Amino acid sequence: MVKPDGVQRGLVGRLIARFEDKGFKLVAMKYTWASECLLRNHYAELADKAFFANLIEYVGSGPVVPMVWEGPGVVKMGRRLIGATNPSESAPGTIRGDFGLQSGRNLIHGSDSIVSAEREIDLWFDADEIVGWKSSLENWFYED
Ligand code: IDP
Ligand code: MG
Repeated sequence: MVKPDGVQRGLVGRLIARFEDKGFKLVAMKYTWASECLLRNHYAELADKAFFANLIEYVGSGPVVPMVWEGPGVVKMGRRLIGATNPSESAPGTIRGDFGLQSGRNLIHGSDSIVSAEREIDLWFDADEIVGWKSSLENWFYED
């Protein structure tokens, strides 16, 4: 999900391109301004952190672009494309490493496991908003 700083900075297209370029397939996307309730639920496991209030304010400060991407190893590779939580520690070449400076403005969210991906997809999307399709280039991205 592109966070509000990514939207405000006009980086939506460039951040999506990182996932497209890698060979992942977009199956759902929306443009929305998340409610505080949704964000508190989304980040529930961080509720006891000192930065929690700032985090909810940050991600609720403007529109976001939640997406669902498919492909081999997408959760693990998605996290590698995104980079470490703190952009000052993210490797150059990663999204946060290339575009960010601080944890509280780190541009993009990525699910950290298949279980959390399923939970988050359920939170952000209705079942009929997930659009399955077969890319005609699939054989040129995947060997099986
Ligand atoms: P992640 O986004 O890399 O999975 P999490 O630990 O799940 O990182 O934290 C969720 C979000 O909370 C981060 O992306 C970042 O925006 C914010 N955050 C995490 N740690 C800090 C911190 O130490 N200071 C400020 N914000 C933080
Ligand atoms: Mg996380």
